[in-house]
Amino acid sequence: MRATNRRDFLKLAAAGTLALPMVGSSASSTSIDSAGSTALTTGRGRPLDGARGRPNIVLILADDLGYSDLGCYGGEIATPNLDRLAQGGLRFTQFYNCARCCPSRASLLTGLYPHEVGFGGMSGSLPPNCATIPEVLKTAGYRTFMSGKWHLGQPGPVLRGFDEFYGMLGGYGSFWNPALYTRRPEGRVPRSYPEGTFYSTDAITDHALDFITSARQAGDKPFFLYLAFNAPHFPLHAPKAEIAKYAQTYEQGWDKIRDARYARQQQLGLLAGVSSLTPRSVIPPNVVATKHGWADKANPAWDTLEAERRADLTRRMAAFAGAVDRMDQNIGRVIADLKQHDELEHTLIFFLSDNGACAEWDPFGFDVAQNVHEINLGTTSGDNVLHTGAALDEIGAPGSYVSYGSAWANACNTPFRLYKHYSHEGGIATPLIIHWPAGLKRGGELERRPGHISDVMATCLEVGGAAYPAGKLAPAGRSLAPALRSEPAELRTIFFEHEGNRAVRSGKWKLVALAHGNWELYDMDADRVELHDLAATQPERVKQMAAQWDEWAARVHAHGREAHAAPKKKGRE
Ligand SMILES: [Ca+2]
Repeated sequence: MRATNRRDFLKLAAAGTLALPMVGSSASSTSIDSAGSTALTTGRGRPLDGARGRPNIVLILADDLGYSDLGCYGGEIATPNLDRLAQGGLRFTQFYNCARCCPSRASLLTGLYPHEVGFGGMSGSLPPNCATIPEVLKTAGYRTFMSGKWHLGQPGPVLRGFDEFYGMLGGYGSFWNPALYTRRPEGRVPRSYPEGTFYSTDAITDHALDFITSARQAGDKPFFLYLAFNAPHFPLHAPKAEIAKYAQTYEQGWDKIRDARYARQQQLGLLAGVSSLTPRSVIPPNVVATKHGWADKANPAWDTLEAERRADLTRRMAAFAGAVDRMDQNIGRVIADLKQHDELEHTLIFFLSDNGACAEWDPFGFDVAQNVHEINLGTTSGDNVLHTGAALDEIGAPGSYVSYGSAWANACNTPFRLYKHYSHEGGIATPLIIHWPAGLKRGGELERRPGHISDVMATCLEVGGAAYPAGKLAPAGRSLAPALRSEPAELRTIFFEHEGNRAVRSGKWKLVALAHGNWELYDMDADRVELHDLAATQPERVKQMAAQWDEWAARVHAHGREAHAAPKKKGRE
């Protein structure tokens, strides 16, 4: 990969002149192998990876990362390693997840809608009638590793296809406490860390590199690595050195950060059909926002806040940025390791986020609950604490436990409105970077076709030369390989539902609603930021798309659909 600094990359990308030479053979076509499954091969009919026949696959998932947090998506956080992957790969501009941790992870690993595999909500168990990516890739000769956050209940990662696992089986927790991170299968011994040196993002990477090393030592099989960081989910924990980098960055506040991210996104060409930044997003009602008087109100202007509040919120956002920065550094370690062993060219890397930035639960964010009576919404979140003076330096450290709230989440989701939980673009739009020098015909380009997190399974099946097992539910996603080959996009329809928030995207049209809200209709080619609701002017289209959604919801048992049976009010945020 050519060394180009980020500023040059952004300039080149903005000018539309970024075109990197591809390494090795890049002429790809589709063929059917003897097992009857579809595999990518070179134009001369040889497997893409001559040595092993199949690429290694590294699937990197971030947790609660917003659409605009990476440098290559307009952010100011230093993410040079991911930016370089984008520089040599593809960035999707309209890729979608399922708006929340468990549903997205279930869909990602199975290629099905989350409701089909028991994860419409935040608990469940992957049923026997679905297959996971590691299960299908194993049948094609892959070693399968996972390091990071599972959050898919029982049976755990080993019984669902992973040879080796290290990480967090649950949903979230301290980045500083090694006791929350376990090694599987039973009997395997995790690395040990001297007192005070454990940080989960580093440890997750350490174990991932150990797994890759073991695959290398074992010899001839390619590997699949699911690298599921729990960064930058709350609690916002990051090493002091990373937080210090951003201690002044966010003093300017979320309004200026949103403006700057939007301007860079326009320069990068990410925002086709977007002519204005959304106003500061509204906070939909929840127990905490309602208690504090924020429900249905917009996030406040930064300049209206007291100095002490601004200082507290500046440090919360610096901790978030520090967690992202450190994650990028660790991704850099994996890239360097692959490069050092001459494997980067033959490794297909995906990077994406499981949902939009997290607004929980109001503009000031929360601190950890101090007792059971204080726990909000079934989580560990308690009342906000205003940190001042020396206590500011403890934000992000082992003794702290904070979120950054809805206004910073709004900035991280620039240019969209709403957040994690919701089916509007702020909840479901994710960066997707695909990097694969040996198999990707395109470099440094934007890919504008809509795609869905369930597509990763179909893509892995195709490039891994694996056959989907008979008797299991047919995957909903589509292979992204046509995008890698610059083939035209087909019209498709993608559905969403979580907690009654719901949407259907069909071609350029999106029908979307909040739980208990009425349908809103947007032309995404002209209005990606969902500001001009066309529902009143196109009732027939609304009716037809709503019927499509109802049919899908009935088929997959989207339980939240009852939540909108009797709309109470106009559903605009
Ligand atoms: Ca998440």
